Amino acid sequence: EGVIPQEYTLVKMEVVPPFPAKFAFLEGKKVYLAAATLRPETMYGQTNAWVLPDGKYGAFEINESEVFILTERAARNLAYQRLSHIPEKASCLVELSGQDLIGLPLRSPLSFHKIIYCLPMLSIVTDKGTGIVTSVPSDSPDDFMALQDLKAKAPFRDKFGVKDEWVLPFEVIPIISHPEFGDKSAEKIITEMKITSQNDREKLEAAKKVIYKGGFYEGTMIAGEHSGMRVQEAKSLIRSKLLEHGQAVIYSE
Ligand code: A2H
Repeated sequence: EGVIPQEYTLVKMEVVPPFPAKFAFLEGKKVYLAAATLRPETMYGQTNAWVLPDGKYGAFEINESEVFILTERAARNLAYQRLSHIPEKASCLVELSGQDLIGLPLRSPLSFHKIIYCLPMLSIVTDKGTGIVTSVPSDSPDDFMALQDLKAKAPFRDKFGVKDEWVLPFEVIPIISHPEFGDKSAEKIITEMKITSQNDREKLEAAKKVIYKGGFYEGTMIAGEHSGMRVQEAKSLIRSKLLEHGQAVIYSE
């Protein structure tokens, strides 16, 4: 962790009832996977959520009616940001593993898909953000490659009990157009750099840097209500709207 705090937007991805046995007792409450993102303007392009299969998570009481699923570390930080039913203390209702979360159907703000699913990603670290990531394969090389791995490798799906219908119908959705990278920038870079797996960490880190260097914010929105607007301007408008509608909260660490 650096000295300068990182401010994330936590997007509230609602778990669609009925809940699985492990947290069926939460029926009647709103339960969300809380995904940490630096790119709220990309939420139109969501295709799924990511969790670390052997990661440790919990369902934490945020207030009387809302529960967030995230890491305990993130829940503790949130508690100090006034987002816990018990002031300054994380209130865990049940411990869950990443594997418990795989396959959950989710309703996520701004997503063009009514329902998206929670899937395994192996490069998630549990000491950053919430340990939950929302997937935007059009604009994130990590997301593109992890989704590609699941689509291309049936044994990989089987290993984590991932059903075909949680993955195969979900295509890349173009949402931002870049002068250099086109409207599926992540895929373009992955192809150019010949990246073949989500475990190709060095190349993927380089791919992310290329995207940033290439003037990321020269992109223009081509989806959603700010279509036609520069990403730089749209970003804060979209973020404010998510916050205003109770579909996201601010989180810093
Ligand atoms: B970003 P930084 Cl479209 N482990 O959101 C691994 N990755 C994580 C994470 C964790 N625990 N928590 C958050 N992230 C991802 C969107 C996005 C993101 C796009 C393009 C690039 C991008 C959709 N996924 O991030 O180390 C989240 O993915 C590129 C770095 O704090 C979050 O934003 O800079 C970003 O990494 C935060 O990473």
